Amino acid sequence: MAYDSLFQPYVLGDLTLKNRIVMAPLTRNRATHGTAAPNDLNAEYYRQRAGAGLIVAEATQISQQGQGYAWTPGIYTSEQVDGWRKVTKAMHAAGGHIYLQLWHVGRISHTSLQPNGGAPVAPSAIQAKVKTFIETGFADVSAPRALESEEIPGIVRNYLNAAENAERAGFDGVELHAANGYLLDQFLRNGANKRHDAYGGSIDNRTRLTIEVLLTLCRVFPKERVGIRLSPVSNLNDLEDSDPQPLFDHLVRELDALKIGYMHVIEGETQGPRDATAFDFARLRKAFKGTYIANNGYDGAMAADAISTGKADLVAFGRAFIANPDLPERLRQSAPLARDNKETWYGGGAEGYTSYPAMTS
Ligand code: 8OZ
Repeated sequence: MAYDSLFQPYVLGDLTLKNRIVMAPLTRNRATHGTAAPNDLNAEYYRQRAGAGLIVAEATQISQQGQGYAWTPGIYTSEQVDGWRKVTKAMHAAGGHIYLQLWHVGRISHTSLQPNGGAPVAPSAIQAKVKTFIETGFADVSAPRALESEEIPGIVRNYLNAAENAERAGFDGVELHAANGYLLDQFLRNGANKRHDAYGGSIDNRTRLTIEVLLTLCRVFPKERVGIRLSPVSNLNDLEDSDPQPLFDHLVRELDALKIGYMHVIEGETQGPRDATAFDFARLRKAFKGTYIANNGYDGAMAADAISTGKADLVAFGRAFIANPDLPERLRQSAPLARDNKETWYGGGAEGYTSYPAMTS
């Protein structure tokens, strides 16, 4: 058996994971058009991947305002809850565990996706220089408006509602998406947050919204069933911070005090180089007594090394799960990995989604 350390069970709070392999959240834009509800095809896709110790289901908007791309799923209507229940049932029947990633895109959106065609919301009215894709193709993100201080409790309530819905839909836990340049990351990092109220300026203020949301999620799920995803030095979605180390050192001290279950860290540029910016990820790991999930460009050997040397408790694989539904088994047997087709990453149907076969052994 290859990479032995990856196949030791792991106790995450009160769940026993069968291995150290996490399926990272992957945006695939295949929810039901019109309702943003998951469907039978989505349930089949996740069921095929139930060999992972833990699946973090794709980023899912907590409100229509939180949507930034065509055909991503939501968790704010009863139809969406019913759709997700198909997914969690399939996963549990296959012996897997599944968390939902809760998402608000903030300024990475387009008026055509927003309620009443309004402007996307952000900490400050600064447009990102990136494109999103909408039903008609790629488009520049729309100019955002700054959230009023009085609107922030409403956003926190949307997270609360989403977590309650996730619980109703049968998820084992939730992961808060605070990475990759979306709303919470926009509040954290000073490239997008120029606010003068209690949610901007100092590090304490910029981390406030993320902490408030986590406290709210912990009212719905036991705190050990709540995780967070961070990308301290990723420039994805045109976001950066002038001094990320003290910002994330502070945030992680707060996460440790909250005693949430895990921290899931994209080390380096999202889908890019791991070491483009100097940053001490080991320091984050050391400051947090909960579970550390490492992510970004790991292969089997790197992952096994990270586990056996204690650098990480779990390792999340994203892209490799697209074309290898049975990725853990392939790693265990040192079998070759299939290549994914980028053309079918986002949108479409079964082709390039549930069509990748498991090995025939
Ligand atoms: C790819 C395409 C659209 C969104 C992320 C949720 O980067 C995403 C995402 C990825 O976190």
